[in-house]
Amino acid sequence: MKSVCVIGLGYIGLPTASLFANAGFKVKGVDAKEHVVEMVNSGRNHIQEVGLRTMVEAAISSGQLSASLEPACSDAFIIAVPTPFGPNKEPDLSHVFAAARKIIPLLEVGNLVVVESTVPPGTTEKVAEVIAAERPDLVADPARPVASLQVHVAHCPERVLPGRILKELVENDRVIGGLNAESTECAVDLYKRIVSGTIYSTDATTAEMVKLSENTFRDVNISLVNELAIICEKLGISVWEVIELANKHPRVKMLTPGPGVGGHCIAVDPWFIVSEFPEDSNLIKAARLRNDAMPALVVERVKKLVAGIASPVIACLGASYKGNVGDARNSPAIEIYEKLLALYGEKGEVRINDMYVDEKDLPLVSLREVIEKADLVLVLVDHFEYRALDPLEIAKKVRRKVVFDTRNTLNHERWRAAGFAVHVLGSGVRATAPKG
Ligand code: SAJ
Repeated sequence: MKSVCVIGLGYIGLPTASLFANAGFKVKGVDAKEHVVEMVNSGRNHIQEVGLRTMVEAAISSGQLSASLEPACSDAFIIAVPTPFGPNKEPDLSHVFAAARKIIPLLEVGNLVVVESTVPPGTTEKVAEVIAAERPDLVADPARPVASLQVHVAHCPERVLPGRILKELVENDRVIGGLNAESTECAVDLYKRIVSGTIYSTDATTAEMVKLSENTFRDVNISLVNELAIICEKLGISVWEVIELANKHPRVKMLTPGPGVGGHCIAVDPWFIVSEFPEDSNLIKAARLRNDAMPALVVERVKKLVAGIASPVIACLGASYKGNVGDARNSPAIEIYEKLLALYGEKGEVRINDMYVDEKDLPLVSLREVIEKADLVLVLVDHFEYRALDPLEIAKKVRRKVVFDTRNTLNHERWRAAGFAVHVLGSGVRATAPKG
């Protein structure tokens, strides 16, 4: 295989396209957004990700990568488009099937079609069904259209962590599941060219469920610690100390509570299982609802902390969905900010800062502005920069020395020493700081 066409130049598609281009493939990157195509063609990336700029520049300047609004004939086609959910949390696969329909007219015998987007079980097979229905010339036996399709079709889910995408795209193990053994083998041969981790072969539906199970595992485990955080607050103890000590058990590795689960993966993917198997997924659904309820819980705590202040000024630190990334999709920090704005925007002031996020619709202000005369410093994201804040300096600027740390990220002893009343999510009134 010498050429690859990547549909969707987002967080996964653009790094993947650049990697294949820099590995010697002729790559056509396709995106529906004109400004994305223009930016990529001029060697710039529209996504903030460590190392991506250099990679895109190299791929464009070598002539191996070019972007376009329309796909082109290639040996392999990779579908890496978003799969959000609809109003009732049902998967919205319109982008996947729109991408498939765009490439179907271009397919030739022996081509490979890979679905990288996270999809509900059975979707890769449905993509093959659409290809077989629209291109009978690629079907060897009309009685078994999908089984006799002369195009390889496989699912190869991405597993990378934003902030470490380029490293993890290369080094992480991958799971590849084809519609049949030949499809799997063909996709493995392609990915071997860019992946140094182990590639495990399976069937398409198993690969789809592996991906969904990984993110559901994380979501369920986060919901567990979020639930424990609520219980520990009521007990008047610190969930952080409970977790730290429980994790001394050789077979316990609890995750970290927080103001909610955001991003485009963990907050979305478990619904793909729930929507297909509503009666068999009570635990997965309960976990999702628990995590989705965390922003409202934070707002309730904030209401208590500013009760009695006529015009409260709230300084929200962080807008992204997690620390040290600029991605604000489904961010619990933004949900909290918006809820607070609805409550205090008129009679008080709610400000938000984030040095990583670049969102036109969000009135982000500088660190200096955000804390100016604030009545409450509300830490929503664990960026390095917030951890490094000097509480003595902050103390000089705020109106009231009160901080609410929803990520347990600050050095509480230093903040207390600077005169702050320190409140921590998951810590009740009798709470002590985690012991070292
Ligand atoms: N979070 C917590 N507590 C934790 C860990 C995370 O509250 O202990 C929150 C984060 O703050 C964030 C959300 O959960 O809001 C998700 O963050 P994350 O770092 O757990 O995961 P993502 O969404 O950035 O990336 C995940 C990864 N999946 C797993 O770790 C199983 C990544 O490997 C996947 O490739 C990615 O989803 C994806 O694209 O599916």
